[in-house]
Amino acid sequence: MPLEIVRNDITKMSVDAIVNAANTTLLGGGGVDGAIHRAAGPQLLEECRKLHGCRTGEAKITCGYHLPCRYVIHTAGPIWQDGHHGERELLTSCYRNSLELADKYHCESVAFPLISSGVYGYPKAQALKVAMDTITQFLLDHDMTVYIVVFSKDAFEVSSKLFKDIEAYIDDVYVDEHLSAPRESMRMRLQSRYLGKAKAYDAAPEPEARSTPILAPQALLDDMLNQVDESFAQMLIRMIDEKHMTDAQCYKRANVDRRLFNKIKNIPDYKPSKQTALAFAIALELSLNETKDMLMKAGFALSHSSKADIVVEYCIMTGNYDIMEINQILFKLDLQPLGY
Ligand code: AR6
Repeated sequence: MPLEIVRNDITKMSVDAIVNAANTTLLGGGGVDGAIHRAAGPQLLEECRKLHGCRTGEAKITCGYHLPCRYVIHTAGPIWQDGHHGERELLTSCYRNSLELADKYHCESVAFPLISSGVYGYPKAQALKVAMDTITQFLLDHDMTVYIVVFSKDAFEVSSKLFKDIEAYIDDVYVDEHLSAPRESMRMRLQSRYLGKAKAYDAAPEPEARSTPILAPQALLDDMLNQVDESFAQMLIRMIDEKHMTDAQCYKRANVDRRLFNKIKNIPDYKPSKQTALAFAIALELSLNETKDMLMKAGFALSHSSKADIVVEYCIMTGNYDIMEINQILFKLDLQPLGY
C-alpha cells in the first residue's frame, strides 16, 4: 500500500529510511529525536556534527547505524505559533524535502513521525492533514511505500462530527443485527424446542423426492460454463474507462501500488483481497450497488457483520470517497485499512 498509517515506535520500523523530527542544530534532543539517537548509537551524533545544522523545512541524510533502517533523514519542523507564521508551508517543505532526499537515495520505503506535533506544538489533526496531503501529492508521480507512524490515536481528531455519525451508524446497523437478531432467533428456537418443533429450525431441508430426474447433463454444464460473468479485472477496466480515468489515476486514488494493479490487470482470474476490491470501488466512486457487484466478482460481500464494511457503506452512502479519510476512520476504530 503506497501510504499507510501505523501505530508503532518509529525506531522499530524496518524500512529504507526513517525521518527524524529534529531541530535546526541536528545535535539531538527529546521526543522522536532522542529515541532515534538512543537506538542508533553514538555514531549517529558524530555524523550529525559534520552536517552543520539544518534550516527549518529542509532535510539532511545520515546512515542508520544500529537502527533497522539504512538511513535517517533529519528534518527540522516549524514551531507552532498561531498558524499565521508560515507553519503550514514549512511543515509541507519538511515532508517534501525528506521525500525528495529519500528518492534521491533510491529508498523504496520511508517512515515519518508526525513532525512538529510534539514539543513543537503543531495541532495533531492539522499536522496529520499536512502529512497526508503532501505525501499523497508526492506519490502521484513516485513509486514508494510511505508510512506515517503515530504513537497514539489522539492524532485522529479529524472530522469528529463525521466520526460520531459513523459510530452512530455502526451502532444502528451492527449492534441491531448482532444483538437483536440473534436474540430474536434464539428466542424462537427456544420457543420451538419447547413446543417440540425444533426440527423446523435446525434440520436441513429435506432432499427432493428421489423420483425427480437429475437435470444436469454435460451439455447444460458446458453451456453454463460458457456464460461465466464478467471478471473482477474486466469490471475494473470497464469502470475505469466509463469514468474517463487513467489506470494510474485509479490505482493512486485507491492507494494501491502499481505492481498489484498490473497483476490484477494481467492475470484474468486474479482475486484481490476484500480491502483492495473496496479500495477500487472507492477510487471509482461507485454507488453502493456497483460496489456490491464489484465485490461479488472478487468473491466477497458487504456484510453488516463487519464493522469495516459498515464504515465503507456509510461513506459510500454519504458520498465520501476520500480513501485517506476513510482509512483514518478505520485506523481509529482498529480496523484494517483499504488499499494494498
Ligand atoms: N515513534 C513514533 N512517534 C513518536 C515517537 C516514537 N518513538 N516518540 C514521539 N513520537 P516530537 P517535534 C511522536 O516532540 O514536535 C525534539 O527535542 C510524538 O507523540 O518528537 O517535531 C527535537 O530535538 C509526536 O506526535 O517532535 C526538537 O527540538 C511526534 O512524534 C523538537 O523535539 C513528534 O514529537 C521537535 O519537536
